[in-house]
Amino acid sequence: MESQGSCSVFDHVVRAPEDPILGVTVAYNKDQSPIKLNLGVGAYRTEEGKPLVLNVVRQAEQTLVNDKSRVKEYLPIVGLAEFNKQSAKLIFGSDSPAIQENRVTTVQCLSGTGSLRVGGEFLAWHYLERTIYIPVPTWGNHPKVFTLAGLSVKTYRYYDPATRGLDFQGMLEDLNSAPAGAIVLLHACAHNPTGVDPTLEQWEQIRQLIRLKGLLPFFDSAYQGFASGSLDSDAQSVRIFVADGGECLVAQSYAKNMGLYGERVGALSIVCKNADVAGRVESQLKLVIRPMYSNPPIHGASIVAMILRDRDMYNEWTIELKGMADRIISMRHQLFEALLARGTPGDWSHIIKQIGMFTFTGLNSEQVAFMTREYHIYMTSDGRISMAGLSSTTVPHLADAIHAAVTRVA
Ligand code: PLA
Repeated sequence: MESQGSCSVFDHVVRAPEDPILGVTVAYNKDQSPIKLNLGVGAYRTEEGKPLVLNVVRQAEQTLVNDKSRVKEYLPIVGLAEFNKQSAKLIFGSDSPAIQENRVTTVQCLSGTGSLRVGGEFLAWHYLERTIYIPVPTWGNHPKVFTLAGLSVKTYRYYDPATRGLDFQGMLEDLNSAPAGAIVLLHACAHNPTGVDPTLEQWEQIRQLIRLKGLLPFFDSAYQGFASGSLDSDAQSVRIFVADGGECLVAQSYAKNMGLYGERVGALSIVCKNADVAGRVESQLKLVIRPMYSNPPIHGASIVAMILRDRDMYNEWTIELKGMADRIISMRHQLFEALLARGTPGDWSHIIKQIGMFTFTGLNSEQVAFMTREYHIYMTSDGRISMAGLSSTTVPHLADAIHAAVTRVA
């Protein structure tokens, strides 16, 4: 039987490019150099450069394993009830009137990405204005997720490269000229990739404009607790929108703040005007989910539900989370100091001003390619660095690379 060389029914299939973010890890894994450094994907590493499983997660897992009454039955289509209840409290606040009034529906989804996708498909089926405005720049997967969900994607100005800060006027102008009812994707905190967030006063102005224009906010909350180290502070943007009684969607991820990346744990909440609408919305979310993946996985959600429900575990989580956030902030200071010490040309204060996991360095794609080639440092070509992948021992190497790139590559 001839198998080699014969015509395949897939002969016309062209090779697709690697993903701009996850492809960085693929390239990194191929590199044999002992000094290689992966600052591409936003994945937390310890000072020793190792992935971290939180103690509180280990503890929860142990308890789950030891509990013989736990079984592996299918979850309901909307996932684990306790997980959904606790997730809503985490993002909206434990005393949220919207939750008390039963006008929030929360469904467990496959991490942040799955929550965005389910929310996007629900909107494409049931919402009249099928246009979503996303910031420039934004997480590279956003336009793909929403386009495939069936929405048409447009953009609003967000980041000003000249000031390395928020283009607040541009943002307001673009939202103001969006058609009434359009959906607006907002990063709840720690904007990816820029690390630039609106102030609370600016959030309030954004809220007023969005409500005035009848736009529909869709929050992506992938970094709650990672921006400031406080879960409540990082939820403020979402909470001011919920407090005004209006409607919105929120996609939550536990990948970063609980370190559950590969467990794929997240939630989609839709805040509605009243309990009756929320119930009908939930019934339709089930119709989106059932043919997509039927129902979500049980393990990660059980871990999260246990940690969120148990006061001691919750407290331990907040301490471990703050530890991660603080280490990232300390990396910002160390990198900034290292560049100052080298007299690297340019103003690098944005390294300590930006918020969350990433620094948007301002390095161009040639400089990034140079750093990868000469220094084995892997990062996305837009100049984004995952600060969570750095440690005190690797900061000097990165600073040397940035210094060389800035002084030798235009
Ligand atoms: N939303 C934003 C803004 C993100 O940055 C990410 C992850 C997600 C959603 C999705 O996360 P989840 O599905 O794993 O919960 N962004 C990462 C990883 C950390 C990635 O690209 O998948 C990043 O490096 O940008």
